Amino acid sequence: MIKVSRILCLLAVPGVVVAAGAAHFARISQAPTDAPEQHMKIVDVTAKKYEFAPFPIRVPLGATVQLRITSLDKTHGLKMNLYPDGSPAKGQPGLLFASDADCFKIEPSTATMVQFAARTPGTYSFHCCNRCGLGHGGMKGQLVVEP
Ligand SMILES: [Cu+2]
Repeated sequence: MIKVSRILCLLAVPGVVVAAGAAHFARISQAPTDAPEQHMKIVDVTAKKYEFAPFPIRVPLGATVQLRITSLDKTHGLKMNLYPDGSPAKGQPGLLFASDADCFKIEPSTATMVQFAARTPGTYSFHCCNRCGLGHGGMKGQLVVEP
């Protein structure tokens, strides 16, 4: 199980899969080390007029996070800030997404998978990016990356 989650984590970062895969196989041939293990954190999230739940979403620092988001009513969207609230929003983003999509569509009955690495602790705001009704502008959520 540890091995499977490690492979999933490695696959989560596009572009380094080959290098990481090689590193992985090099590593399993060695004795275990004390290096901290990355792990996959899966969180089920729901969207409905005009809120996201849970609020806030809490994930541990260093995790590869997969949000499985489903709408309970109509189509919504999710646009996440890449930098924690109150930070200068430059340099390396605190959240590293597997996809470069700007707005993830959240449909009823089909879960949308949103995956990223949580690299910097803090509170990240997100909002609905698919106009969904009168309260659309107030449809916001928070992700907390806990150290
Ligand atoms: Cu909406």
